[in-house]
Amino acid sequence: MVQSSMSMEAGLPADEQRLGRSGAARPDAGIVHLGLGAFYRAFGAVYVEDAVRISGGDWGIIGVSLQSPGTRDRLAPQDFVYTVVTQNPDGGETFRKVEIVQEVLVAPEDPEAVLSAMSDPAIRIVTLTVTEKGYCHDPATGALNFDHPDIIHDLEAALPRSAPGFLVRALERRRDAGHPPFTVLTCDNLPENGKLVRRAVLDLARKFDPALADWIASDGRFPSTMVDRITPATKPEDIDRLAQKIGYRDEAPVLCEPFRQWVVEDDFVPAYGAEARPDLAGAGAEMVADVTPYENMKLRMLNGTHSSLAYLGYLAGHETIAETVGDPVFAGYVKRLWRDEIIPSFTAPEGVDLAAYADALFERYSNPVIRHRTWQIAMDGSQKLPQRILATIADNLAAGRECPGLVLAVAGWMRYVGGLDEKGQPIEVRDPLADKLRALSDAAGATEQKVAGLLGVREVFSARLAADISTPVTAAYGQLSALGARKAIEDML
Ligand code: CS2
Repeated sequence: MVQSSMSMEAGLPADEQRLGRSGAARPDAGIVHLGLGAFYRAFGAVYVEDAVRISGGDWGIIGVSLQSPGTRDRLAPQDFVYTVVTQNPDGGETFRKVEIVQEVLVAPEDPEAVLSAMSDPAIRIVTLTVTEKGYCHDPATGALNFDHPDIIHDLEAALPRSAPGFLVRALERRRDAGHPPFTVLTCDNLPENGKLVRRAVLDLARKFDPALADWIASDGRFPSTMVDRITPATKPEDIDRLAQKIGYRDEAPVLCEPFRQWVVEDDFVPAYGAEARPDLAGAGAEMVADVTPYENMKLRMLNGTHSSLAYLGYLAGHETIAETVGDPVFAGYVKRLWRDEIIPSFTAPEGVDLAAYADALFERYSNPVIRHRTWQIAMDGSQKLPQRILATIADNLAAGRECPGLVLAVAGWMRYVGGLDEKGQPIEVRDPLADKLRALSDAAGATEQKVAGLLGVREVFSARLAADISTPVTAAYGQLSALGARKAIEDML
């Protein structure tokens, strides 16, 4: 079904022009994507569309929302076409219409439709951006959490709710029908993300049917990836502003920085041969044998400092990352984190100059047009801290190095989840463990007990790390309470 072009409909004001398809040939679907948020639409979808433009192939994307119908409701009236708005630091913007998404399904409304799409042998890849918590794993150990309500549900019900549940049930149908498995390509910011999702899938599959787990383990593939593009949530005022600027109204645009990087382990289901994946390399992705060094670099240097700046910046009253690093105290802080605490903690990918990578990150953070809220990045800290900050601390301690900056970030997270900012105003803490964290913080009176209570959360801190960092984190928490985040950083520097 090819619609006429999006050209101006004569006589309508700019913001009533309809956005639609250009009339270019529409590829059949080859990918199902779970978790169709702004990030994947600004990132994976763009690479896949470029790959199809360059080398062809039926790699249309069927998007799936695992929770709410919002994205589908905004995209369906515009035939799933949307605009990617790239925001340059000088204020210039470029617009690109993306047409690779063919359809969006909403899992809670119709889980059967999702399973049947995933079971179609034309689908050769299932990509995921379901965020850290979407894997239903224990962040501290990586194992599937069988106490997770969605996993409990999926063990009993025929139609799943969780991402691991959909993967396993769809793979089961494919095996039963004699089709090869799809490649599971995760695009979430987790260490060894391919191994992590593989483990979740195999743990769950084994509960249903050990032979299914064996088949997935031998024939399935779960390449790890490193994904990178800063993509803040789109705000209603962006939609109105863009309608005036670009001459048509898009209810679902995504805004992002110019930079993007995708490093992918080149390990796709062999049964599909040359048809196993789109030409991602042609589209600019780096295809490598081992992603781990790139993941370490990105998770520790970018996401680790993002989270550190988010908690401490929020406490200090900064709304966005650009505003935070525009404050010289925070600029000094983040540079010191990179130089003294993060770069020494891991081995660089071959040929990459980490000091230059840090300089480039600083430039990206400083982009004033990208309004990436500290509050947005602060979300789900219990799921993010282990791989972003705690692993770096543990590696430093093992090598006999102290890391006061990262310890301060951990204390910042503790203050943040306590639910009150430095002016005593409530913080809207979004985290799957928010209630538990708040209760632990509230129950304790003195700093020592608050910190001890939070360090006792085993989903986040291993017993060993908790013991190792207890003294410095308690001191840092005390500094934050007494001085506030900005002054505490100044003192530390
Ligand atoms: C951010 C990431 O929200 C967050 O936690 O740290 O989304 C970050 O912007 C991306 O990983 C950049 O690639």
